[in-house]
Amino acid sequence: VELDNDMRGAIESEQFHLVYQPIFALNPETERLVGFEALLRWDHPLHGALQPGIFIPLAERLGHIHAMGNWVLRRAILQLQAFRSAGPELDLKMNVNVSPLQLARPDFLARLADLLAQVPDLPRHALCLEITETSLSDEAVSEALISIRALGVRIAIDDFGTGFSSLACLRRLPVDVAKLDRAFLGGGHTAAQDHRFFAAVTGLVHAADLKVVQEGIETLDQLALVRAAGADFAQGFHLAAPLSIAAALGLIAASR
Ligand code: G
Ligand code: G
Ligand code: MN
Ligand code: NA
Repeated sequence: VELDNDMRGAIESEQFHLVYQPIFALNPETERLVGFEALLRWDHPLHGALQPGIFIPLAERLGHIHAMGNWVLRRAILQLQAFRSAGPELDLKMNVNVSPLQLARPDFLARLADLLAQVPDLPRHALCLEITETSLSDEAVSEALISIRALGVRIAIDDFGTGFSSLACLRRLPVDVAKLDRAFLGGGHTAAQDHRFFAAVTGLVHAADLKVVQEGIETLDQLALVRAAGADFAQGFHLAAPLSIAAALGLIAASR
């Protein structure tokens, strides 16, 4: 494929950048900024802005995901340092998506430890790796999670509720956060049905000692629903879209 050759040089020629989608704590009354999810963008010289849904699967198939993933981790960790300095009292966090292929590689842990050693002042709990639920059945992945967590880095299950054996995973695996997939917010239910469902799922996740993030919140009604159900954190276009560094710094300043 044409994108294959393009991808090789894309990191060196700085065609990738990250955008940062805010995550908010759901207090009874208002939302409080707690951190960001780093999301990868590729500014392709011919095709323009490419979304990760298109090029991540390709990068995984072609083996570029490791170099790309290392670049993302490094950038996100450095940006986390900068965001935290811009609002030290906010104790901001950074979520980084990682492919199961990255985790399954034996040298991933050493890489991560190396990166963290370069930022000794950064509290390890401020970094959270997001792993999709479907990858958790992989033995190599679940073993990697134990070592990653031993470093103090937190783990979130991304797209929670869309895979298999999620209840077993919830109790067995060393994870800290469940990010409820936005598919849950799909319509067709009464307000009472929605409330029962979200309260039950949130209660279940809490019973396993995990925090709940609802992603994909697009309306005020959805925000009210997940808040009433007891979710801890929320993310989505209704609250904030993925932001440039400058816009994220603006939000940090306004949140102090
Ligand atoms: O940003 P967007 O909503 O288009 O992301 C689409 C998908 O790509 C999401 O599932 C997201 O988790 C994934 N994604 C975004 N950035 C990264 C990244 O840096 N690494 C990996 N592995 N996946 C990413
Ligand atoms: O699978 P993951 O959660 O990593 O996906 C993140 C992707 O979801 C990003 O590409 C981001 O642009 C997108 N996203 C973020 N908020 C919303 C939202 O409120 N609605 C929709 N449809 N997509 C969102
Ligand atoms: Mn994610
Ligand atoms: Na998701």
